[in-house]
Amino acid sequence: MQKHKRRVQHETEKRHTACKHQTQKTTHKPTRPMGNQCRLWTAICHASSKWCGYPGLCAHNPLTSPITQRSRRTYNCGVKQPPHCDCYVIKKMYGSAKSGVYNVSLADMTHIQAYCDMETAGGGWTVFQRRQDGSVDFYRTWKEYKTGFGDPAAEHWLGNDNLYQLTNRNNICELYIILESWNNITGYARYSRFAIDDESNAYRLHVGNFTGFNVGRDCFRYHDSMKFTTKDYDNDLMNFNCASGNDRGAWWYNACEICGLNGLYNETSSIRGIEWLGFPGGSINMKFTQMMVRCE
Ligand SMILES: [Ca+2]
Ligand SMILES: [Ca+2]
Repeated sequence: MQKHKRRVQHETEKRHTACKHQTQKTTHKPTRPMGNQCRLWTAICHASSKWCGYPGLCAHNPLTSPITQRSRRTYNCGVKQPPHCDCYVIKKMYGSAKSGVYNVSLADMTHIQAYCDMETAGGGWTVFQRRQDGSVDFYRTWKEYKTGFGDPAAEHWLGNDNLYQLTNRNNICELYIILESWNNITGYARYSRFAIDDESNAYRLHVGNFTGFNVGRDCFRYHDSMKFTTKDYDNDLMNFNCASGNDRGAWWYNACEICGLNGLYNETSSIRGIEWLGFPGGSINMKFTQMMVRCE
């Protein structure tokens, strides 16, 4: 038994040493992955070298899921053509990866921290909006919606620039929206395509075919092709600003909204709340919402 233990320890040391040697070389080529432990090690080692490995680009071993202080760094190491690494790629590479916050790469080679839902409908979803307790104010400006706010592990908006980057690669993105009412009725809406334009086009929305379960109706369709409006930038079709007029939020308002998930939290007395017209558990005041994207 003791002998066996010692042998295991020895093997582990050998593996680590092998990694160390490989990463000490100033090579631009990836070291061969040698099991998860070694991958984590190389990811850290490569931060100081010229090459950000794959999955080193993810900056940590996805199997350890939550980002630790140790790995909370930007890994931008002058890679010529970095592989893109989002929640879907992580899920494909590590089938047992858990839901949590990961470093996710964008089309412009920058990285952000985003929450990956690894359970819903096969997993691999990048969450870009969540409401759950009213702890974060969503009645904000254009600039705040542009860059994002809140905490990816809790209530947040990931940011319109980031959402543009996520949905404008050469692949098709799906949208998945989870809804829950205060009387604990849950449902989802799913769209076969989802993308938004860049800021010069006011983040115009594009959604494809709807499928859903227990949400009443496809009300997000009403907002297809609309530009984004905030309280300080009116791009909607009403003769006043929808974000600060009938409603209180920021959204792809039409004239104005029949579903809007960035309204006031737990607003019971008006249509200024978090709204999904026709939702079986009530239309104007959701308890929980989560919007997420998956690009394959
Ligand atoms: Ca208007
Ligand atoms: Ca409303």
